Amino acid sequence: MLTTLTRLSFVVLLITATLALNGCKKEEPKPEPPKPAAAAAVHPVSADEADKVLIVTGMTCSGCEGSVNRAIAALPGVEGVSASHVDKKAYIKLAADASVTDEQLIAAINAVPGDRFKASAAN
Ligand SMILES: [Cu+2]
Repeated sequence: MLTTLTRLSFVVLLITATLALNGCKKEEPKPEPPKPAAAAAVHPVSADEADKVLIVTGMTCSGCEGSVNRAIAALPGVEGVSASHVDKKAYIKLAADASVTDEQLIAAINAVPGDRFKASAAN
């Protein structure tokens, strides 16, 4: 039979483990003022709308998605981007005259500080 103390320890352990798994606090973006040009112009992109789909490993939460979205949105010709840590993909919509290459899109994601993400072409 479990003592109250043992049960309490178990609950604490469970909470700690849950926090550790869902952690990623340090990756949560600081509420920085959005970059007017990029943030205003770039909108979410569904899988169907995407001109480019990149495979992106290393994302574990919406904070990671934000980091990837910002890296892609900063590139010229990007009209929209939605990174998904669930799909492990980034859906990207490009302007008709966009000259940005797959290599540049991939490099931008791989260049996010902390060496957190690895991108590759999916289509
Ligand atoms: Cu994250």
